[in-house]
Amino acid sequence: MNIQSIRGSAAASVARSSSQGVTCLFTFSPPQPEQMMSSRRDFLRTSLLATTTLTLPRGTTLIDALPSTRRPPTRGRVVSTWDFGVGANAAAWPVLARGDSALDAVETGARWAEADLCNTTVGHCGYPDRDGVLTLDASIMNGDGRCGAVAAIEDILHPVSVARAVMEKTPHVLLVAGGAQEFAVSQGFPKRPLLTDAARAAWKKWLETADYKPQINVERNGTPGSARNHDTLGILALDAHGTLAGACTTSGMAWKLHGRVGDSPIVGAGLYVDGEVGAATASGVGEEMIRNAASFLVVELMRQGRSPTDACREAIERVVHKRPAASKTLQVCFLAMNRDGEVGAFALQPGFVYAVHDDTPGPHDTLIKAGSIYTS
Ligand code: SD4
Repeated sequence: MNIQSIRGSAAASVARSSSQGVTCLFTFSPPQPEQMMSSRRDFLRTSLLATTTLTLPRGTTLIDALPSTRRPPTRGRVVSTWDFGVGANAAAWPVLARGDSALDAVETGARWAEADLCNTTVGHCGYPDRDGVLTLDASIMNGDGRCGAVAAIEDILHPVSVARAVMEKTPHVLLVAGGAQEFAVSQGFPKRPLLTDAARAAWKKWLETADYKPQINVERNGTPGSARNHDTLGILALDAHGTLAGACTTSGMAWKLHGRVGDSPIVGAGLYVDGEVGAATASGVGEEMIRNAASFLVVELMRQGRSPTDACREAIERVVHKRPAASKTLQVCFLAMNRDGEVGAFALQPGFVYAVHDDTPGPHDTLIKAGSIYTS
C-alpha cells in the first residue's frame, strides 16, 4: 500500500482512502485541551460525519457554518474547496504564517492538490477525457488584477505553476494545449506522462457504456462529475499584508470531449480576485460558471455590499433562474472571501464542503457545510 502524507507540523493523521489502493494521510497539529474547549464553544451546531452522505476523511468534523465569533485573521487566512481543502490549506498555511504572499500560499496549496494521489479530478491522478487523454486546467490571480492560466495542458504535473509563469513571464493571460505545454517545457517544467493505471482502468470501464451527457452531466452519484463528486480545488488566501489571491486547478469533468475546457482556467468563471473587494472560486459543472461569469459575479455582488455567503447564494440563484430544469441535475458550488477575511459559500446541491485555516487556535481539520438550493 502506498502512503502519501503532507508535510507540516503534524502529529495526528487522518486516512482518506481512494479507489486506487492508495491511502492518503491528512496530518494535523493535535488540538490542546484548552483549544478544544474553545472550539467546542465556537462550533455551534456541529453535526457528525454519520449524519451526512458525504465521504469525508475519517476523524474530520463537519459543521454547518463558520462561527461568527471566529476572530478576524491577523496573520492571514486560507480557504479551500472540498474535503481535501484541509490538506491544501495545511500546505498553504505555513507560507502565510511566515508572512509570505497570498499568491505563494495559493500556489503552494494548489500544488499539493495536483500531486495528491487520492484526487481523481485534480492533477496527477485526474481521470481522462473520452479519448483517454488527461488534460489539465488551472488559473491563478492576485488581488492587483494580475492573472495567468493554462487550459487542456498535458503531461505537466503542476499546471498552477505554469499558470503563474504565464502571468509573470508573458504578456498573455491564457495559454492552451500544445502551446501551453511548449511554454511549460521552455520554462523548465518537466514533461512526463501522468495518467495513472487506476485512471486508465476507470476510463476503460466507462467505455463499456460510454454514457455521457455533456450538457447537463448526469453521471450518477459517486462517479466523477456527479452531483456529489466534484473535486476541483479552488483556494483563496488573504495574507498578513491584506493582499488577496486565488488559484483553481482541475482535470475537469471526467470523460469530457477532447478539447473541452471548463471554468477553472477562465478568469471570471472559475476564479476571480479583486483586492479591493474579495475573491471567489467555483467547483461543479463549469459550463454553468462560464455562462454566468460566475466568480466575477460573486465578487461584484460583494462589491455591492453582499456578505460572501449572500453573494454566493445569489449567484447560485442566477444559475437556477437561467436553467431551472438543468439546475436540478447538476452541481455548482461557490466559495468566497472578502477583503476582511469573511468567508462564505453556497451550492446548488447539498454536499459542498470547504475548509478554513488561519491563526485561530484549535483544530483545522474541520469542514464547513455550505448551504444549498436543493435539499436532496
Ligand atoms: C470543470 N469545474 O472543469 C470543473 C469541474 C469540477 O470537480 O469542478 N469538478 O467544469
